[in-house]
Amino acid sequence: MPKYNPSKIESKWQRFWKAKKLYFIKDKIKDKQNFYNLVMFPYPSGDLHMGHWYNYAPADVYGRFKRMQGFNVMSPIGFDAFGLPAENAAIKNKLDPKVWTYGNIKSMKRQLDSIGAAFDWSREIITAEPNYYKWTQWIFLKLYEAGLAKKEKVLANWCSHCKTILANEQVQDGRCERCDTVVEQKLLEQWVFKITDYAQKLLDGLEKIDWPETTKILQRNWIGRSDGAIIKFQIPNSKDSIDVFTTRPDTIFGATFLVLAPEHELVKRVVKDEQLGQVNNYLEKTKKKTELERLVEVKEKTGVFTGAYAFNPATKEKIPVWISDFVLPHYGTGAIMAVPAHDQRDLEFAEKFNLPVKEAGLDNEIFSRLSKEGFAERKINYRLHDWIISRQRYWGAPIPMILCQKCGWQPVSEKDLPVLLPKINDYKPSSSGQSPLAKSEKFIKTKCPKCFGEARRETDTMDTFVDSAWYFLRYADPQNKKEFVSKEKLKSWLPVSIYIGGQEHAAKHLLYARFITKVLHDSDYLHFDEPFSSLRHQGLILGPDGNKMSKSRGNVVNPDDYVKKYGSDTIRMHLCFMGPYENGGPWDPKAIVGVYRFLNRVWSFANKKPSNEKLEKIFHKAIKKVGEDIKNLRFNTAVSELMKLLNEIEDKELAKEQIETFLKLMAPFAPHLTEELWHQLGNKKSIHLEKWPEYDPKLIKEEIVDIIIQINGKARDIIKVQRDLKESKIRELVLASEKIKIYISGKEINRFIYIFNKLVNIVL
Ligand code: ANZ
Ligand code: ZN
Repeated sequence: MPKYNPSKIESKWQRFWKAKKLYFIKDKIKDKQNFYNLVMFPYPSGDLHMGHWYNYAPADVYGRFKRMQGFNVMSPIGFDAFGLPAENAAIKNKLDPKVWTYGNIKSMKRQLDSIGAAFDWSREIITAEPNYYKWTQWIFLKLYEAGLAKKEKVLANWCSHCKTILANEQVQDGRCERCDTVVEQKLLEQWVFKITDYAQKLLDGLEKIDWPETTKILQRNWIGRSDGAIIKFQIPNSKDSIDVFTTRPDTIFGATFLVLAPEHELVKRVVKDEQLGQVNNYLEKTKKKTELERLVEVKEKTGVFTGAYAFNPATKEKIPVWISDFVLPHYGTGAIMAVPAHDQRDLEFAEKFNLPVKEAGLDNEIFSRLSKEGFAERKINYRLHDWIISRQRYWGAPIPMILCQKCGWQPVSEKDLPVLLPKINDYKPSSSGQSPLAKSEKFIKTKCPKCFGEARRETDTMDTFVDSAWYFLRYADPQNKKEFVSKEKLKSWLPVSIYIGGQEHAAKHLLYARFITKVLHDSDYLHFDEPFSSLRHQGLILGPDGNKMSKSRGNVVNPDDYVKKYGSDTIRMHLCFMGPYENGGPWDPKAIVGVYRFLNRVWSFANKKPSNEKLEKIFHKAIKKVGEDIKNLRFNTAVSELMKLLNEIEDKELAKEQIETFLKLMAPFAPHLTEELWHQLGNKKSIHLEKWPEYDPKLIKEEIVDIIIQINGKARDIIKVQRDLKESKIRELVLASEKIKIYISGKEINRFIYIFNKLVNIVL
């Protein structure tokens, strides 16, 4: 018998599947339920790493299993192809970002193919294709029509190195997530999506979806709802009052001063002349600070007295008004009442500047009194900011808006979409914060869609998170030229049945996708308002040294090398076997050899001459266990069950059917090897079209069961007994238990309740 030769087998079966279009999935198959098995599409960086494999291979095991269970399973894939790295590489190497991107896509396709996943390439999406971004622009127009896309002066995160603004989600610890430069705040006119209008809906929707609780918590915190009140502090002899936002109106009797954000518009009005110099000075200093610096808790408090006072509406006392940078201008009202007796920051401030600390009792009635008197109202605040989607960069979808001197901003007519990204020569962004497109007169000059006069196009492009906020919809109908997706295909495939990908996207992509889905739902384009019914995250694959894989550490594991050495089936199975899927862990180059050996054993085992002997019970147990484990994404225990099964049956004489059953259980994990052996057994069709084996529950019943014994409802003992005993026999055994004897000695048994094969409750 020839040796197990994975590279030969794998390329052979990959060609076979392609030729048979085995994974090109129809939108409807009679008597089959559709199942949408989605993974996060890659950015075409040019190299597929182990993290991608860890997302895609186990997700493929899951999809293949579902298919064998009788579902019509769609597993699409594509490329999130716009974005900064392409442009930076293009500037560096003096080539078109498109050339760089499409070159990478080509090599990544080969790498993706090597996984041997059941990807439906007929549905491939590339977000940088005009037939895709046309619909990204269309979605922009839908938001514009709904009043949810606006050009606003916003304090934006500006990266001076990338020369672009960044969404809050792209800033990590005050730094640009791409280049690590400290982000500055700049006031700029930007297109924003009013995601804040959807804050409550985004919170409410979390209640009805099957997502990891940790991810829901991340989203809840990011949205940051806080229930509080706005309370008015009147300024003596003035119409002005200072509104503060507080979550603790009950502490108001201890409020001994107010603090405004230095940027607060009232500062200029209330400041006393003799304090003006100091206040202006402080304001200048504040401007130079990043939000991060302002928020650092440990830093010593700074601030300046304005010279003004205001009335505490509860105590009627006059309290001083200060400014300090720890109060942020864009949260709540940009002003707080300071309660040093109850709030640590306020206490630090009071101690620094010798302000009174007043211990006063809490008053739960005060809010309703103050609101009756007109000093207070309920207020719900969200931390969520609007989503700034303007990017002053080239390699993205142009924002489909036109500025006319006469008519103002006008949306491009739908019939004129897509607004094509023009070819240009110089991709460098300008330091004045203008998109490279601003240099292309040919692109800019256009006609106003309303008055047909001379007008100019918007030169900003869209954040790539807009592209990825809806791609999963397009897979249902990727070729459609008339609609973003037809209603019918939406009905066939959406919402997504299961979405598997990294948790790092929790507050970004996953929130944006939910937002866009809700907006399209509210404009009647979608019949559902949550895109991903079920969501799971794979863990992180670390380098062999236990650290995050990175080039600088030199601990990057290249999947291509392992494909060459052991084949895809071994990597797939090893990734599944490593540990719980959501945990991930270090890549162990030795452990993979163990899995390789296992597949070699499968190879020679299945090549043996079969005869007949009943091993049914063992098989049926394994069918049940492997199936249940995959269903719950417990790939590691499914693989160990398969290993156990092989140990048990390896040197037994088996019927052909039994060997086939074993191969079917292995098929999702090692699609190539099993296909080869399946054909060697004389089968003509693909093993991946086979049904998942069924088990007979009668055959796998445990003979012994645990019976919990309770006394007055409290568990006191557990005994092992033969299954299906009569109650009288159970009673005998229970009363013979030493532990139970102690509890009931001298007492009368009022009732003896027996729940079959499970539990006894003795009521004394
Ligand atoms: C009085 C008070 C007493 C407060 C107390 C807290 C505890 P969350 O839950 O995050 O919404 N605050 C309000 N606006 C602020 C701003 N622009 N910058 C900095 N801090 C601000 O926090 C709400 C609390 O944060 C508010 O309730 C206010 O302080 C402060 F024992 O008011 B509190
Ligand atoms: Zn006009």
